[in-house]
Amino acid sequence: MSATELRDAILKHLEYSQGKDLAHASLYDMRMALTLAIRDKVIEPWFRATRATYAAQSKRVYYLSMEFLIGRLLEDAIMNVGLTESAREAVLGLGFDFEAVLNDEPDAALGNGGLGRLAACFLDSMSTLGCPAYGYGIRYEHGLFRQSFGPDGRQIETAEDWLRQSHGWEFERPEAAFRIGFGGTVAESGRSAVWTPESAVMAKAYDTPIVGWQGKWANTLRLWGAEPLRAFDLNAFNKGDFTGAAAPEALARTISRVLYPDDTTAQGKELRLKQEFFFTAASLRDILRRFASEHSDLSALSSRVAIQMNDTHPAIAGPELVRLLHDERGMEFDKAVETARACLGYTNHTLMPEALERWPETLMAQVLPRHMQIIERIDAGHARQYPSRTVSIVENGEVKMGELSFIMANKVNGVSALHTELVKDTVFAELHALHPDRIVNETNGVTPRRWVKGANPGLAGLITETIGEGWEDHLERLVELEPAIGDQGFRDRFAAIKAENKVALANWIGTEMGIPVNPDAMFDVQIKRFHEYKRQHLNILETIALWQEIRANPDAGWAPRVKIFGGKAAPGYVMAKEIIHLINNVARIINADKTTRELLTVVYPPNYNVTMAERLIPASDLSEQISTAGKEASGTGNMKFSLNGALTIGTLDGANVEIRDLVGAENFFLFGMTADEVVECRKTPDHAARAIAQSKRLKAAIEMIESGAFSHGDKAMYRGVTQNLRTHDYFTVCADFDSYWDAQRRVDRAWFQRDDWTRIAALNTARTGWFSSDRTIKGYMADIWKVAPMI
Ligand code: NBY
Repeated sequence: MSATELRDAILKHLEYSQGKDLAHASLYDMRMALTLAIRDKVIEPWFRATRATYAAQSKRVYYLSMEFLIGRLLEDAIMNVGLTESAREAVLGLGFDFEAVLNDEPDAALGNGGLGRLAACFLDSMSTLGCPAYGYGIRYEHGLFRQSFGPDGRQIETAEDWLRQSHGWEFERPEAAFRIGFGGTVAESGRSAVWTPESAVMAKAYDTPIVGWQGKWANTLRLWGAEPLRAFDLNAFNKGDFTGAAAPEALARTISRVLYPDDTTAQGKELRLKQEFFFTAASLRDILRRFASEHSDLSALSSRVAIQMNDTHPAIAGPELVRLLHDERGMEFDKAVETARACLGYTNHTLMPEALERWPETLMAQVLPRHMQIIERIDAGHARQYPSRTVSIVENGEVKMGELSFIMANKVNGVSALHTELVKDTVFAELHALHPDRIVNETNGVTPRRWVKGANPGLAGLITETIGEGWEDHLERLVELEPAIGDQGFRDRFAAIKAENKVALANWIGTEMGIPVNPDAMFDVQIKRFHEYKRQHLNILETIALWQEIRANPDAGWAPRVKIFGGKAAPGYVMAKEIIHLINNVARIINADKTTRELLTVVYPPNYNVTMAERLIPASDLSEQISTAGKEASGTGNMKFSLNGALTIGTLDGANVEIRDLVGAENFFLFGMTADEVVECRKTPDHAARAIAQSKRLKAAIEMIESGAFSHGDKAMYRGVTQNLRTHDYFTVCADFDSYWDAQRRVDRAWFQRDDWTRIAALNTARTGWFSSDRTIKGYMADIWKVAPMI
């Protein structure tokens, strides 16, 4: 499509969809008209893909996820249909700033962090590979909260409102609606049971087409919105029960109102359980409806249907599918269990006990009485089959969703090599022994379209110039860059692109935050959710120690650094919020010190999200991946940084291990204990006190916080953080501190060998093509879903 054709299409939508002429079009109108014009281009591959799948009666993948952290769609879709240049020209020709139009789109933040972003990268890769697939989730009215910082530096949360302006991509499907019940009673009826829910809501579908690279294939992201069955209970109203009359409506809408912002603990909240059942049950009905339109024999279900449970959040899919097959379709119970299992896969994203979902049995029985019975029957069946087993799904009055998912899935996968081994050895050790073929590894990946080509056009251009076209969907081809890295000219170009990205970021920081930063300094970046295991406090302690040493010894060869933090803390996670507060106040004090200004600046832009990541990652020199070994399941940010030519300072955790293997140990700043050593270390009750006693820098940094230096003299302000470090320090910040400090000084020295730094940065790009989510999805397709690509 030429720029002129696209311009005409935009004008048509401006007039007939937005009801505006060009002279009166707002930025929003222009963005919508462009979105609709691009969406039109996506319809053709979308229909084609749907028809091809029906025609071939191929197996479909259903990716069930509570979260899809997609960010903005427009720029990505334009790129995928190959219209970036035409769109720029057309929009410019109509008198609008192209970047401003793209920036007008709100971020769809329907996720918390890595888990939700992974689901979004998977959608992109499934469409790119021609894997017939649907993403199923919830159309939250409010996505992840917006973060700001109060004048004192504390995190403030406000509601996010991405749907306030129509986002243009979705199609409302009033005909695709299912009634989803809760509570009520179960009556025995012959061999099965009849569940009569006490209340119910409607799940209504909203479809967004997701187009793959070069517009060859498009899948559907189907999100469910909750609606009342009837807008209003007239009977109750007429009896004078006005509140009761409105209650069903309130309850219904509440279910898809907000995304749970807690990625730290399993939330024992009734509403959360209802959300989980709501979208899972609606998706399963939709899946069975689609299956029934093509086949009549339900025993063939697993040859046509692969359902992936993204963590345990959709784990009720097991019992619900059994209920649909057994209670509603008369399949024998054991066969229903077997059939359901043959369809289901489960991805585990965490080993942390507090993040593994457990529901009180009483709550489960109250909200989903029939499912509770089915869960008990599945549990009993498993016990009968494996009499020696000691694990069970229901234990101490709780339903353990991890065990339920494991038992109901035919494959269980971890998300990095290390994580998968730990899944086998720890949380699911006994189940693994009983089912030794069930656990497989699928190391995470990221989409190179968004995270390299879209976010870093300069680097993408250099790659194409060097190795030719076609690397975007064959990212392993980045290895072909390696010979060029020996050329001075290539390295200079690589360095110049990084420098340009840094200037752009420095300007943005200057405008947004009013903090001047030197684009020649090392950009040292830690962006991720705030969590003690991710150890942002290790980073800020090292920052304090560094500041003190620079002051004491200004000419000791410090690499000038800009320390950049980004991320949100769960609103109820007190310790994480205290760390955020501390970082903001350390930044305030350090940035005010004129004597160290040239060497150290700390910036923490609020409201980190996908769009901000796209800005920060291409401009980063150093990637901070410093979690306590054994705690970060994989990480995906770590991959994005490496691909964009940042060097990593990190622990042997999650996918860092695989990154280091690929880029070479000599090109990775490793520090800290291994997962095994962490476990050993914890056996010494005073490991933290000992580490503090042995490290004068750590001791001084903690004491400085305790002195009130960052809290206007208030010595008690950060007691929560410092006392925890001194006494408990479960995440072994103190024990790893000196090792981290030493690694940072190796980073300093490497920084001064700038050409060599660039060489290593380019090696990172060249050697990490394996982390494309295309490779990950090919793995799922072959090992778990048994689905063949359609293109
Ligand atoms: O999943 C992350 C892991 O921490 C990270 O290492 C991995 O790379 C990524 C993708 O596999 N997990 C994550 O993001 N988890 C959550 O966001 C999350 C959300 C909700 C709940 C628990 C965890 N919950 O219990 O409600």
